Amino acid sequence: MFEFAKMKRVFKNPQMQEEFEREGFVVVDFYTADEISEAEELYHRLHPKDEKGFFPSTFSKDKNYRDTTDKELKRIGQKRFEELFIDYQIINGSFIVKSPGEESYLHVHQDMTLVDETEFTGMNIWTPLTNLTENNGVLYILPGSHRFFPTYRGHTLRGFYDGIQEEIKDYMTPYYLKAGQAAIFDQSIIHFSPPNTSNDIRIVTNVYFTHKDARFVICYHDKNNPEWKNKVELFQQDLSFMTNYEQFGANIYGRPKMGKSLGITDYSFPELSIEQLGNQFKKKRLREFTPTKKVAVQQLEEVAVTTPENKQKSFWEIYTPKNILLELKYKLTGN
Ligand SMILES: O=C(O)CCC(=O)C(=O)O
Repeated sequence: MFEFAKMKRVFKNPQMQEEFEREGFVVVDFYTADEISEAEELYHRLHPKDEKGFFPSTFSKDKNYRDTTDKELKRIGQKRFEELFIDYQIINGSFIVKSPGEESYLHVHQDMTLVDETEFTGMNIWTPLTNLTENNGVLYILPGSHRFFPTYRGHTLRGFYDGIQEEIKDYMTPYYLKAGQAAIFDQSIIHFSPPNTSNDIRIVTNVYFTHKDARFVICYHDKNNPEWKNKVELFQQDLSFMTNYEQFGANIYGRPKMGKSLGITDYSFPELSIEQLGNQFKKKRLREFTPTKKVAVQQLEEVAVTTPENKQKSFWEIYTPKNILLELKYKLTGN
């Protein structure tokens, strides 16, 4: 198994780079109001009518939808990419849509491995076109979880948190982004989103990017083959992988038909217990809240990112002191 290397810098702002490396994500203002309208118009013009539940455009069988979305989201975001990043390459733009309904739930996961993580980091710029609420598919993140274990990830590999899918949610934080704000996150961070139970569709644009020198790799595991108990196969891919991989929409659990096999390698399939999670997170920060406190913290977070004077600050800069005050108040008063 590999070890994490020091991340290659991609953020122009050194504080943002530092925060990203520590937490595994940063929150930034990304689209202007005009750009939000442009992206919405693009979605409504292109999207196939048979979308249901949770639906990324990368999973669509409609190649024109995938290709045009990719090209246009790269164009719409171009100015902001230039302002935020150095030494980067933009790989793919897509829509991630949640139609109203329970089936739009997305379980706790890390995103699939897409780059060689012995050296590089795959990142998403995840930007809702509408304000997020607790009913329309808000993004929950476990800050810092990108550094639990070095992992190989993909649809055929189990995650190290699969045994504690429900319990782990208590440690995660919802990010109530406003329309046009982005969570830029490391693809290895643990995240999930509850179903969209509102009456309106939730549209997000997702732009996947990485360091300019990155090599592209995906992973496959044959769980029915006993000889593969602690093995995975790696496949080298090229830049067009995200738009051209037909298996996303057809046979996502099959051995990749695209790319060049780099051979089979050892992988121990780590597993995280709830005790380990609790120890690590208690040590790291004050994060075990009672249900009442959770609601209070969510409200504080919402205020923190949306007031005009706070908009320019980083997320943790704003609300960590308030979390600590809440915790002290709880210790003193019990509520
Ligand atoms: O759009 C969402 O709600 C979450 C998206 C996500 O986690 C993913 O596509 O991996």
